[in-house]
Amino acid sequence: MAFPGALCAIFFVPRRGYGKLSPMTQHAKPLVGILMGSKSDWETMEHASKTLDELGVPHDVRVLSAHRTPDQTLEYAATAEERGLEVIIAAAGGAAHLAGVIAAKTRLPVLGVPMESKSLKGLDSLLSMVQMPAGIPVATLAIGKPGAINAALFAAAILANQHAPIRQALERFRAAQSKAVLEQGDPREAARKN
Ligand code: RP5
Repeated sequence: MAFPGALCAIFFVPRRGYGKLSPMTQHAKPLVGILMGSKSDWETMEHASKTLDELGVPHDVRVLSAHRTPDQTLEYAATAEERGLEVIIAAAGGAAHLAGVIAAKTRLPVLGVPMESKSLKGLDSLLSMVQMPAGIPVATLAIGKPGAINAALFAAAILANQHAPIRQALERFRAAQSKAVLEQGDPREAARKN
């Protein structure tokens, strides 16, 4: 099934350039699919997309809901592997069943990101997602933005086993992160300057 172009965006260009993008890579098929239950989740999930951009990981982004678009959601999951996806990131809030439904229809690893809901601050999303009964796993990350970023890093770590450029990008990201922390020095110095 072809997905409507208006709903399907593919992001390639890294902001900070931990990943090296050759012209071939830029036209590569998406390896990661980012799904979210509502457009309202994008404010959080754009951090996953940006992190994948930084690592040079081709990915697509879709809004699909387990309860509002059940048929298209199942179709997406059932065809994910043949379309070349290797990891799926699924974000949802409230009674967050999207990741579990996706995982039920594909053998690909599914990483779940619980959205911070208004009424219960994401605890509802977290518990709905993380408490999968044995047999169909969803690797659930933290609520909100930290979970979105870590889902992208986790996806890259999975891909790094088979994709050397992504492994190198991840290593550069880790090294830069460590360097930035070590350069911070004594926090009292910064406080004195302000
Ligand atoms: C879930 O319901 C979505 O993942 C979203 O987090 C939540 C609220 O969706 P909207 O009512 O904002 O569309 O399906």
